[in-house]
Amino acid sequence: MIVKRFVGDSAEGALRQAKTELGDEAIILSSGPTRDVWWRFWQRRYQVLVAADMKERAAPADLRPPRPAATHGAARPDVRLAPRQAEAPWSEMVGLLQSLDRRLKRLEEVDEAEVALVGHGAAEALLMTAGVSEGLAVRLAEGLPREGWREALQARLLERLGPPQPVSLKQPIVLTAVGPTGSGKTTTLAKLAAHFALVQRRQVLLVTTDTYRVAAAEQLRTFAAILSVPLEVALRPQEVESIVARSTHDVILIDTAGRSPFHELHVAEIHSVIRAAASRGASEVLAVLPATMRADEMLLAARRFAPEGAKICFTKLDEAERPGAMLEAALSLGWPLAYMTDGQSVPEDIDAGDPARLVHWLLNPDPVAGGEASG
Ligand SMILES: Nc1nc2c(ncn2[C@@H]2O[C@H](COP(=O)(O)OP(=O)(O)O)[C@@H](O)[C@H]2O)c(=O)[nH]1
Ligand SMILES: [Mg+2]
Repeated sequence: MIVKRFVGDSAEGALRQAKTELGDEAIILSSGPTRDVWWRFWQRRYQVLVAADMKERAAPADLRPPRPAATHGAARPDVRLAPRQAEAPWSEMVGLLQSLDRRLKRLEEVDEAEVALVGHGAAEALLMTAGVSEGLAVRLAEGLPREGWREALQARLLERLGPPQPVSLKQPIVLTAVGPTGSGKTTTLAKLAAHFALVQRRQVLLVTTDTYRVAAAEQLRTFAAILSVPLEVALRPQEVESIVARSTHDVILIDTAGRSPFHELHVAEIHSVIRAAASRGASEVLAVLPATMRADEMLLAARRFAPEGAKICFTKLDEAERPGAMLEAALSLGWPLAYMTDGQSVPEDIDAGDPARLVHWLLNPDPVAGGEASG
């Protein structure tokens, strides 16, 4: 007895081959789509599994189907029973083969489930390669479609990250920059001061409360002098309140010292400055977080220094290898993205904090940090 699998581009094609080779006596055990390589699920072909109670019959040379390529229309003897088994009763043999085929079908179903995993599996892998933690990657990739998962992931991320939210200048505003030591607070405020004063033509006042390091106030003083923007130095948080109270400027930018997020007293001082800054009109807090930090470090610093709902400014995008930590921090905090900086040059290396840029970077990993914004 002979059992053969015939594969063709259509069920008819496969059957025609079976008849040609095994004749009309052959019994069809099963037929249906085949997937030789399950991951090429779009290349669907058809197979018939045929048994014949005879020796394999060579097709006449002129009827034998052409075999240009190894995989195209070639019949492959998959199961060839040993002569001893061929002596078993015909019906028993067919039953045996049919159960074998049912088992193979079940295996194919497992493959199908695996294919369904491809959409969110690939998204998970992409997110984790970018530095997003496994837990968040799994949640973000959940339920993404098999086809078009990249677009679906992009839409999901953009929806969760929200639109860019740079500081609004519709009314006089006090903006306080907080964050870890060396995160880029002073440099970022200098960039913003230049933008607000020179481009937006607003009356800008710079205030520094960073009097701990010898050169800290001098750094801002130098920027202020270059930009022709006034600078006030507040030695204590309480002085911020009086400076803000008597100021008539459109924008007051307050710089703070970078302190340890674990030092209770230092953290309390930053919060005193934030309260003092909020004593007059509209005020916002900018959590300045370097893209080179781990997500958990960013989260800790942001939550310790800034109040809930502060705006985020990611700095040093030019030094970061991948965007995952920023995506994770922004998504976990749920705070709006205000600015991004990608260089040391004042004033040019700053942009509105566009989540689309981070998502574009995620989907198009590139050694050039930050990539290009998608739109
Ligand atoms: N590469 C890069 N360096 C930056 C960026 N922003 C700030 N820096 C540098 O980071 C260092 C610390 O910046 P600084 O503003 O003094 O940080 P602060 O301690 O938070 O006030 C300085 O050398 C800055 O020039 C940035 O976007 N990219
Ligand atoms: Mg500083």
